[in-house]
Amino acid sequence: MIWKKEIECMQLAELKKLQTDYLKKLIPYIYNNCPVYKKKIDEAGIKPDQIKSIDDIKRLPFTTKIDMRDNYPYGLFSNKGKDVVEIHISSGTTGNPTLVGYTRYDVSLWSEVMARTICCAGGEPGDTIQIAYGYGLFTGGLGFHYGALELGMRIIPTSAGQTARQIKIMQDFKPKVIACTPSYVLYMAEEAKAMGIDPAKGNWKIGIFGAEPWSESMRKEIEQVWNMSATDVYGLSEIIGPGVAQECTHKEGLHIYSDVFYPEIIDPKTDQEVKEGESGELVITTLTKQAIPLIRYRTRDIVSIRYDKCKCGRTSPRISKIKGRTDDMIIVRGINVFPSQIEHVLLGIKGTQPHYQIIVDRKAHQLDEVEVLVEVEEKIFSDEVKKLNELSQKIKKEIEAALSIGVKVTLVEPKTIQRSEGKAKRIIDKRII
Ligand code: DLL
Repeated sequence: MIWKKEIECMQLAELKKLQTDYLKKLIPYIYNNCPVYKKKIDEAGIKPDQIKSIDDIKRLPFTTKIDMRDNYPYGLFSNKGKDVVEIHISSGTTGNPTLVGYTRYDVSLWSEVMARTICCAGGEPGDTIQIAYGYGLFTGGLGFHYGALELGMRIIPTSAGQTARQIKIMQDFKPKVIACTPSYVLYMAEEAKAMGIDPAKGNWKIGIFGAEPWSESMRKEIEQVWNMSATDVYGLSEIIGPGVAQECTHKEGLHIYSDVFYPEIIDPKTDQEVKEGESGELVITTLTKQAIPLIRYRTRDIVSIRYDKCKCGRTSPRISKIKGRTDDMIIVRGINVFPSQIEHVLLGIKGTQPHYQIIVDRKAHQLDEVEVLVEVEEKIFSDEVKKLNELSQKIKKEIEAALSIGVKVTLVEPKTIQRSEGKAKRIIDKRII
């Protein structure tokens, strides 16, 4: 089933016309209602009436996380009046948090893109969904809630946490769909096993996992252990929350709702658009939002994009799984390292668990050191020391081959690495640079 088929299967020429109409209304709206943006647009030497087609978007200035933080709380809002009915805040690592707001129209837009999202993953009206993303200031829980309501599902709003209860609810109410972070659903598998329950006999058939990076190997692991179809959902608070892009059941890229979130993929160094299929930073313009519409927002997420029609019939462009970030990528001795590379190696080695942490440190006047903590299965710890050493050497060799840097590998017992009910913390960077 396709929710809003007339939009999702639209010819690209028609889509472009729609995007153009929206952009031509958006720019004067922002210019006249948001002094911070008026200044940015003036400084770029553009007059709103010069924006005549969606292709003119390239002439407009970028918006960055720094703009959001510097203008905290309401500086980037185009409507900060009584029409704003909901706010969310995403915490950052430094400085002010990021504040976003929604008018009633924005909430209905969010409900619609989330209904399209859940439907894209295979959920249908009448199905039951267990929402185990956090409810609250984080956009995950409420975003899924609005979408499921719009689609006409039965909602079990468990929020994140209380894992034993999550599993009991799965058994008692047999929800077809589970929505949570990918690391949390793996954690729930461990808990289920500890409770004497075989996750492969669980009731969830469709998983909608996102909010943090995860690899193809992790998908395989989740699908095997839970015997379900695991799909990827992408979004960010600044744009709307979850509901920016979602995989369909073919899992060949995430359909981006480009009728409302216009995507560009740029080279983060030159700011120029890259060719179709090449990796670059995803930049998004919210074409129809009211409270805090953003122009050319630099997501810092690295993806590629394709414009061919999908087997499912949708014509919306598809972005790849997130390949990393332009920032939380760590640079060790000059080499770019993405946690997903390490995860990929670990999932290919028998006896290891997909729970790991990367610690980067630098002693005075010395080179950066990387230690990878890896959880291994219980029974490996009862093996001889020789076997443990062999496994640790094997992991070390493979990670070093994948990253081209030397690493120290420490094997740890199951459940020693701190679990998260939300986003997993993969990197601890102790360097003072
Ligand atoms: O994580 C919104 C969300 C909630 C998405 C639930 C999906 C499901 P933020 O907390 O603002 O919003 O974090 C946004 O998380 O820029 C990405 O770097 C990362 N991210 C989100 N989804 C994915 C994904 C929510 N599927 C930031 N794969 C984004 C990889 C993701 N990274």
